[in-house]
Amino acid sequence: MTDGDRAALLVVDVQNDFCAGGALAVPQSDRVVPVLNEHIEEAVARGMTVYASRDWHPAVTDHFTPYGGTWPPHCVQGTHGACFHPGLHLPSAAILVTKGETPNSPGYSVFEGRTSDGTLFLMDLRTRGITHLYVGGLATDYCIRQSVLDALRAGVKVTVLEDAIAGVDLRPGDSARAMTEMREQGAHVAAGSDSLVPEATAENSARSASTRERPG
Ligand code: VGL
Repeated sequence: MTDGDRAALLVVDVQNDFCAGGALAVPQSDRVVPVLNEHIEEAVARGMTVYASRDWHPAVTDHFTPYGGTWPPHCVQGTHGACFHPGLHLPSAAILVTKGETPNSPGYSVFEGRTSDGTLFLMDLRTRGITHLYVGGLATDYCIRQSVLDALRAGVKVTVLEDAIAGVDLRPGDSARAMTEMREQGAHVAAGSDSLVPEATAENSARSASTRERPG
């Protein structure tokens, strides 16, 4: 983080229905869970806010195929499919962001979502002074893509955690195209254990090297 750049981790929709055995299982989704746990641990160690979003649909919504939508019913409010993956280790202080709650909201973007006290996600970021989001979860070509593009439009800096996302790829190449689009719109992409440490840029490495060289 650079000075004045308060960062948070956003874990998008790691819910049973998007994971193996779920109603809308995203290929490779289980692979992201342990990686996200590492990022969560790192974020907590750094004192960062952790947000966890969830799709939270009514049983009847025009988002679902039986009612004219694109998707099989998934993440229906109060069901097992809507619960977070049991292997995801969210801290108790994680802030829940709920989206897609009404019959005509697809809820792709976390920016449509609200915290448990009804605050819009963007307002919550503003209140906490958060200007940079590290984003992982599901799915690259839908909720990640839409949330990242909305964040960038709102002037929030974004780092996509490439090792902690997976895509639906309804049409082959959708996830790759989403990555290109997010990059073109200004998102940074990072992978690996140093992902939450933008100090690894040349300028900051030089700064920390000079700090190390200073006689103690
Ligand atoms: C999602 C497809 C349908 C997602 C949600 O979380 O990316 N994808 N609904």
